[in-house]
Amino acid sequence: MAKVAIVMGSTSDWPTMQQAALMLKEFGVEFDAKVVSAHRTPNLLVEFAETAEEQGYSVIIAGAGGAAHLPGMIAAHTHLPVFGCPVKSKALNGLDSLLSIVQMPKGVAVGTLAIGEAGAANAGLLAAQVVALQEPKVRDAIRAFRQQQTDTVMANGTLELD
Ligand code: RP5
Repeated sequence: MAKVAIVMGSTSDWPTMQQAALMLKEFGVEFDAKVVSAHRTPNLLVEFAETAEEQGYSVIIAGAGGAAHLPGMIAAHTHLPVFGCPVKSKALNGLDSLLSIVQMPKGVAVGTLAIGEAGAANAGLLAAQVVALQEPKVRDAIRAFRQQQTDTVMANGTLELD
């Protein structure tokens, strides 16, 4: 089965980025999670991105905070789809991360998700949807997940005064 790589700029991003991992686990999609920093390990970034396909990855999820160059720099070194996750920064609540990731120049694509845990979870969901194109079991798991969400809303949709 196609694997997903989850990379992040720092171990401090893991509480956010593990939401992507949990989503992939739920759908039975194989993944590896590792720290690759655009600023602290720039050579590792290039090596990782250039060899990602031969390592068996079909999608890359990249999360970073602050001046978040990681997703864009990875996208510059691979043709695999890259989903960028802005991690909430201490100074600007992740707005800096979002703007760093989302505003890619024409010609190099990064699919940018929402700031924080919801975005990371949705990156996992999107990556699973890509894998599902070739994997009926993953497709069925995503369908079941969506149905369960719908059922939960339908079962709790009537509100009353306390
Ligand atoms: C970025 O700097 C990381 O992605 C992280 O979000 C942020 C802070 O990193 P630490 O100082 O916590 O290692 O590179």
